[in-house]
Amino acid sequence: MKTRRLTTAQALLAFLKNQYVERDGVEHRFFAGVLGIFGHGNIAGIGQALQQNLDLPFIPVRNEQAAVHMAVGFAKTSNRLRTFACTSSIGPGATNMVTGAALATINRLPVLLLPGDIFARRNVAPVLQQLESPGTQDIGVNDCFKPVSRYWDRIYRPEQLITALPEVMRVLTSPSDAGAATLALPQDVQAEAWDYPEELFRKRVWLIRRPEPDAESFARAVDAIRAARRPLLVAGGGVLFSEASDALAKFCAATGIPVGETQAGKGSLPYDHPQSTGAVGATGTLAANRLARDADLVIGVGTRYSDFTTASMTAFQDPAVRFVSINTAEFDAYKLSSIPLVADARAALSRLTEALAGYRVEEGYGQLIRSLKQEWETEVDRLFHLGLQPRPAQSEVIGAMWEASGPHDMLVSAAGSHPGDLHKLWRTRAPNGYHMEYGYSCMGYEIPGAIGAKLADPSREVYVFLGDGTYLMMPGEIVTSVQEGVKIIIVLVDNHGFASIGGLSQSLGQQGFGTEYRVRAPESGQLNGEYLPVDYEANARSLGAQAIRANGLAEFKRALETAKSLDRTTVIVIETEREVRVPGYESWWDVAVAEVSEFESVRESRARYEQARRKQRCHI
Ligand SMILES: Cc1ncc(C[n+]2csc(CCOP(=O)(O)OP(=O)(O)O)c2C)c(N)n1
Ligand SMILES: [Mg+2]
Repeated sequence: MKTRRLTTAQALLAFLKNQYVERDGVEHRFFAGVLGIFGHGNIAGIGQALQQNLDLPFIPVRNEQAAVHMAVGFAKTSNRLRTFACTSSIGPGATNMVTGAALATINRLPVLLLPGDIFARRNVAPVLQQLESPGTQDIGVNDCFKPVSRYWDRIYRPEQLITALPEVMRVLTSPSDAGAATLALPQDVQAEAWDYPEELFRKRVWLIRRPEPDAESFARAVDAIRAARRPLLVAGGGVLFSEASDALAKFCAATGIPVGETQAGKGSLPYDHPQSTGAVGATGTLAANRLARDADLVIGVGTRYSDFTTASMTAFQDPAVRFVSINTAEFDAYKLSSIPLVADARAALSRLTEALAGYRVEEGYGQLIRSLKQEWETEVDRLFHLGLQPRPAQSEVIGAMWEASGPHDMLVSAAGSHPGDLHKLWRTRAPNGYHMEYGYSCMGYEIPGAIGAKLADPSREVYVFLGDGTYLMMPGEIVTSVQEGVKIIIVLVDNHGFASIGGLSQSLGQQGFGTEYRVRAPESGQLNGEYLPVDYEANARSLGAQAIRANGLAEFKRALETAKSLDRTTVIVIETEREVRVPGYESWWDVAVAEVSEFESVRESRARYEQARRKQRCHI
């Protein structure tokens, strides 16, 4: 057998460089590079190997969590056909990636995590940053990755790579099981040499399957759709991952079935497609939510039916409502007692369009869809142009951003009041034009996620929409965007703290306690002094970005034009009217209210809550 003598780290990189995926006859190199930060736990192993493998580029970041977000942003924009590996030292560098791992796994996005680990040899334990346990020597902080990884392994011997790496690739390229794959790499093993079989480094092309639905389930689904009078299709992230937008548009045009989109699925149809009724669920449009309420059949495509999509199980009120679910993951396809089509979205939708030839929703239903859609567009126009002075509402900032952006551009966001407002208001024109991380809704995802998205598709202008709270959590990757010459436009809404959780707090009868950015007042000892004097513009500039403060909407529009003309990352800071919010549209979200309280306002909120819960259904 022909062998190559390499360290574990060198062998790992040699393998990664030769992994490709193929879908629809097109091949992609799977790993675009390695993101991370060096420390004593990886510099001599992975660090050394990267230095002699410059064709697998290394991108240093500011925070390991951000590295994973960047890989996720890249993988999501690439429809899971490409990703990055992330390297860290041992201890804090490794555990910084745990949040990113959870985010990736929840969103079903492939990332490879390579946390350094303590000496396998053990004779020098405890090493710097080692967690010791009196009960076993076989535990460490990297065990924290187990519940948040789809595949987890620790490489105690160099030859274990041979059996671990194919499992890693199976998970990362799986349409149903993609998520974080974690290989914990003890620092001594990383540097240890072994005679690896040459065969390990041959080019491998992993086929991304498009599974077809089974005949019997398919026939039942067709019957259910043909019998439906008020069907609604719920488009989830799986539609985009599968690149099924065209198939979906044809299905809807042929059948007249309207579409509501989840956060991950938004942009599955262009907003002006006649059957697109926009966002559905807790942050849904009036149009989609009314259709959901009365639907007798819901066709879920590539959705996990999260609580936001089902409005905490209150969205679908027809007592006889049934579900058909198309999903590559059997787990999701069976949810809500669905007729399960365990299949690729594009394959299943194309087959359904053929099998449903001649079927079309009744004209009355078609008219209802048209009028609801028109009413909704009027509502968006109203919210885009409220004319508030001197500070605009957030909806007007969104409107101005939408008007400034082009049809091919991309919007990135994740947490705060932004996802809810954008889900309702953003008029997505092209697949992946709307990049929302709402599986984990992780504050701090936005900037690194956007850098990853831009790396995946440099042809798009990438707009990041985030709050002051989330900005403060992870502004440091602006430095990485400067380092890599990756330009993004960051719109920072300054509303002195958490408008979202502040609003939620008020609705729970808690008066916004602990959600505003104010100094502790000496008289009261409480956080009710002046607003915190944070200069976001100076902060962004200090990190290397161009920074503009926009006073009012007119200045904001000019700032957007300036940002577009520049070739480096630009942060636009705009203060908004915190208390003018985009309303909800006949929907609800379950956040349990205290059952007993000293506050009358909480008791009132609890009474409303108990009333609202009566609408919850279990769809068994
Ligand atoms: C890492 C993380 N911590 C906490 C939360 C809970 N959370 C959701 S939104 C939010 C406030 C976000 O504030 P900001 O970015 O200013 O947006 P705004 O609410 O003002 O729109 C918090 C704390 C979260 N989603 N992620
Ligand atoms: Mg805020």
